[in-house]
Amino acid sequence: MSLTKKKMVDLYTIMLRIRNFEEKIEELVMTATIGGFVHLYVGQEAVATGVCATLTEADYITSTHRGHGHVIAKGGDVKLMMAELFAKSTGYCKGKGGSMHIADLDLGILGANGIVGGGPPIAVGAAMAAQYKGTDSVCVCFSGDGASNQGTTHEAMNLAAVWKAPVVFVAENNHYGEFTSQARHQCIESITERAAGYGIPGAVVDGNDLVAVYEAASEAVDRARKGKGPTLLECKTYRIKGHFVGDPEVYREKEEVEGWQKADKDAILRLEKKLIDTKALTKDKVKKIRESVQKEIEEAVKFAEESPEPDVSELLTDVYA
Ligand SMILES: Cc1ncc(C[n+]2csc(CCOP(=O)(O)OP(=O)(O)O)c2C)c(N)n1
Ligand SMILES: [Mg+2]
Repeated sequence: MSLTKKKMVDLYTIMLRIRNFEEKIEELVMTATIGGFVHLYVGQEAVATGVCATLTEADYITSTHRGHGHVIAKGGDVKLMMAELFAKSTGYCKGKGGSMHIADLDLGILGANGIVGGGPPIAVGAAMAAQYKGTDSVCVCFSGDGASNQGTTHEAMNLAAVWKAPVVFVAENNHYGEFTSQARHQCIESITERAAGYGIPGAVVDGNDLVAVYEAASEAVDRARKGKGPTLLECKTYRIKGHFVGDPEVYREKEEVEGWQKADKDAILRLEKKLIDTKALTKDKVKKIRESVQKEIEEAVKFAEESPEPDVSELLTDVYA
């Protein structure tokens, strides 16, 4: 399945929505307008966007602590997300969950997850439920290079392979697990090398190339949907911002980060150039899209600011632990 120019413009808009949402959140945290612990998805936009473009509303995703991009790409509402980050009652979790607990079950978003490696078992469970019920839904499990070393990830992948569960494991290799580079936390270059150990296909793709991600994900999702079982799809990308907002980033060189921000590396700049070169967009239209996405984010902030705080009487409702 190839992407039409119109679809590519739509996906470019989603990638900008993620970037602008994240940059606004960074500003809000740094000015202490909002609290909480936040991990930004800047630099990885093409992964969530390209993968989720292959899914329907009946498909599921599991996410991570760095989950805003996944939620936006699967169709999440930025107003409700912003309100959640402002801890307001109109937020996705009525203001009680924050950044790492956003879910929207109606959209198949099974939740962000503060537990590294917490997503894979949930994803396999969702995929098995779909298989059991006889629907053709697929579950995509987003997780990081660090999470690929967790026992839960290995167990989930093995079980998914054995039971041919309709799940796609998307390993977002952003080259760091917290403050430890991939080269220091595993002895393989590609996470996909582990696919052979589970007896499933593996593919490596440039995670900053929207079209490449989309094509590889289409194949993996199609395979899962046809009952042929899981795929491990590694998307090589880079985390432009610190591990969390406020990270002093003493473990990597500034030049390394700047290298990934260049026009031939940054996922948004690359797609923008492709769209202009192929005349899918003009520079003027790019400007308009950028302005309208920024306006959307400002409106989300206004919505959150004007929303009420949760009522004291609700202190213990929806709280399970
Ligand atoms: C079970 C568990 N162990 C440790 C942590 C602390 N922790 C939070 S994020 C993180 C690194 C995750 O790295 P990766 O999977 O590569 O995701 P990225 O942050 O790069 O998106 C760790 C160790 C945690 N949240 N959960
Ligand atoms: Mg990582």
